[in-house]
Amino acid sequence: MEEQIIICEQQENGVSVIRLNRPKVRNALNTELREQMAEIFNKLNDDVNTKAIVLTGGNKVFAAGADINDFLTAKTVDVYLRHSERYWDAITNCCKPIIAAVNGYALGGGCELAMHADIIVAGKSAKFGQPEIKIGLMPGAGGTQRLFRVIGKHKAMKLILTGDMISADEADQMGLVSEVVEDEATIKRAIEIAEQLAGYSPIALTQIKEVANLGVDMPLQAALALERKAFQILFDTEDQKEGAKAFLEKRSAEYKGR
Ligand code: CO8
Repeated sequence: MEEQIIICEQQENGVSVIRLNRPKVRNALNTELREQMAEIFNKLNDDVNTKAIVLTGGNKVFAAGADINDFLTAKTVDVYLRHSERYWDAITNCCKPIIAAVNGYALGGGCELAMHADIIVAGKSAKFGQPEIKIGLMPGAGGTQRLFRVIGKHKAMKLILTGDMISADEADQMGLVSEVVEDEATIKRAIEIAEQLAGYSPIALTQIKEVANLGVDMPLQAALALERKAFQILFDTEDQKEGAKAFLEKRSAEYKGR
């Protein structure tokens, strides 16, 4: 039987785990894999039972970037016609929290993929980098922009211009990852965080995600207004009333997502 290149496991606890599965080529992101990944994200986005998503490449490697085989003979028009922005948009537009569990290499498009997540848990031996310059290219899915915003100009430029890799601890110091754990604990820890989020109000999580991601590129006053409006909107949800009531009654809240 042919092996699946991406596997999605929907758990009972509201957590869905997406695992890239092309280990022989270090989970290189070819078009087929990205197409399937986008389909899965679209499906999970619509699935009311999925409250949080874990994205991983398994225990050994996250993703070694775009599949370089796709670059050998491609011309401008071929790359344009791939419209790969639609694959990334499926992840960017996913309203559920995404936790990346990164073991091993997260390079090029793999590092860019990790940066699409809201929270990144890295194993101690993980390595991050944007090595495109080493193959006569440049980052093309957020490496020059997201990385810049996350770790600042001089750290980002050093990574992008040299193509050098950094360790999980260095990535942690720069703020590129949320936490570093032992390699064998990475996926478990990401699922644990996802389970915690799955217990919260899905509508509040979605509002936080939307405001934080949109607001960061807006002028501060506009972003603060957006935050205020989202905050006010939540007062019309049953979940908000349940959260306040449960706190005062000293019990766990039961959220409905409405
Ligand atoms: N594409 C295609 N094949 C790859 C890739 C890749 N990105 N990475 C590894 N492989 C293949 C190797 O060719 C090799 O194949 P084979 O067994 O047939 O020889 C196999 O995977 C194992 O690789 P290595 O023997 O090199 O394994 P190591 O563990 O020694 O090294 C590394 C792993 C460090 C990851 C190394 O393979 C490497 O440097 N890979 C290339 C990393 C890279 O340059 N990434 C950037 C690619 S360009 C990019 O991402 C642009 C993004 C643009 C937009 C996003 C689109 C998704």
